[in-house]
Amino acid sequence: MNVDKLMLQLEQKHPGEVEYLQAVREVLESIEDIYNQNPQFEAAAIVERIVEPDRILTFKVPWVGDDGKVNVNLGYRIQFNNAIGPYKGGLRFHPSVNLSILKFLGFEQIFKNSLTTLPMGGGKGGSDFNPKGKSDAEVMRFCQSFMMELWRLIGPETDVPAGDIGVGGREIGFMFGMYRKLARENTGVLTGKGLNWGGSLIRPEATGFGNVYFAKEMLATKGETFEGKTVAVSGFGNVAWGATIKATELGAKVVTISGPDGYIYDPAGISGEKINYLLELRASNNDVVAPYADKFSGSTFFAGKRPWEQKVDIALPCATQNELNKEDAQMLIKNGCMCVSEGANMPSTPEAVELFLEHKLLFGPGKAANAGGVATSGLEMSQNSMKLNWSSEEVDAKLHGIMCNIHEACVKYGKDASGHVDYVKGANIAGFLKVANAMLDQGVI
Ligand code: NDP
Ligand code: 2IT
Repeated sequence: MNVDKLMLQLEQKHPGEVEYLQAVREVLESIEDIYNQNPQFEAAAIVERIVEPDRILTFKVPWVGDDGKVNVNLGYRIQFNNAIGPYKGGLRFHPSVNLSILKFLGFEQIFKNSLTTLPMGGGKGGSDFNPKGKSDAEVMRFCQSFMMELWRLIGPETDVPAGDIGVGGREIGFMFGMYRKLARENTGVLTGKGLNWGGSLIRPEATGFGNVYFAKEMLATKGETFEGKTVAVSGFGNVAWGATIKATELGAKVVTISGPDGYIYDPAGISGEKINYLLELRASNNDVVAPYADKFSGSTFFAGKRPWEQKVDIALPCATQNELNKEDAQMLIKNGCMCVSEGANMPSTPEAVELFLEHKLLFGPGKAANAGGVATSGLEMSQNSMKLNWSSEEVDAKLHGIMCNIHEACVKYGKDASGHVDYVKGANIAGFLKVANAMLDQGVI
């Protein structure tokens, strides 16, 4: 494989798909050596096959607003690779959603799911629907219309969607209800379900908890812990919430959260009732964090800025892709940040990642560090299949074990002669090998 040549071909085939091409390049650069050392991969054109989704499904989603007007959004499901298990991955509802973003997310999901050690293939989907300012009834009508089309494409052994940006418990509920009606079955076809109807304890917290568990393992390699550390979190959604809870529980002080409007700096630490307030902000459908500063004295709102300008020991980007650029990385490094663990998918730009690696920070890439969410989705699927529920202690212990295993896999493939661990390389190689070998075993299909 020649990465530049392959990327050139892909750029010609998929012009303008910036996020997708960015994600593919990162994986190919990491696996290039191991790929070329194993000619059986080249002979089976594994890379050419793995970079293209098995299929992409697009459909229109018409729905009626509270004002009686008819709206039309686009819906997508990308079934990327099911060599090691049913397609599995979230649904994102955000106005920025397009094919490139969903292809990047679906591609990342293949390797992330492989790292979890559970039998799950990679998929992703969503819509350019904007939940901002919509009533519950509008969100319900949208979700129902979305599922009217999606239900034919998914199934508990075929493709199991879950949440992502803009899709939480409420949306999963509305979609599950419609699926159940159309398919005339009650199965574990979606994950992130409510506790009374097949959901798993700890799934809401899992991505954030898992991210902190992964960072804890990285810190331990340097004899460090979360105790007494200052942490910058970005985002204020599901992942940011879980990460803030766990980092605080481990003795750290989380001093920032952020939204599309700017960020909050709270030097006293975001703990206790302030963490619960994140849930209120998220449920308000208003897309802003500014009200936090009015509610909690001593905190400041910085409009249009990102949290990376604050001096912290640990950074947990938990909002969205490419939200931490080269200048942000320089600022974090200058201020002595030792660890960056990605709760979001691909939040750091390639230039930022390069700086983190160059300065030998403990850098956990999203596909390893945020795999706790989908891993716990996998545990939800197991519980649904067995028709029983595990306690939160059981699920949390399994999640913790999985994050430690992922860390070990990254160390196995990412450690260099000097003992330094490149977690990007480690995660990409470990995630790739399992899927590639499964594809080899199963022939050209
Ligand atoms: P939520 O919808 O709960 O929260 C997303 C957060 O990011 C919100 O604060 C959101 O604000 C903000 N955000 C979204 N788009 C932008 C943007 N363009 N600019 C600035 N801020 C933005 O989503 P999650 O917490 O579930 O997801 C956060 C990240 O974590 C995503 O990258 C997702 O792919 C990733 N992830 C999620 C998992 C899960 O289980 N939920 C698992 C693994 C990764 P708003 O929505 O109001 O715009
Ligand atoms: O990016 C992700 O891993 C998720 N949004 C979670 C996917 C899932 O199937 O739980």
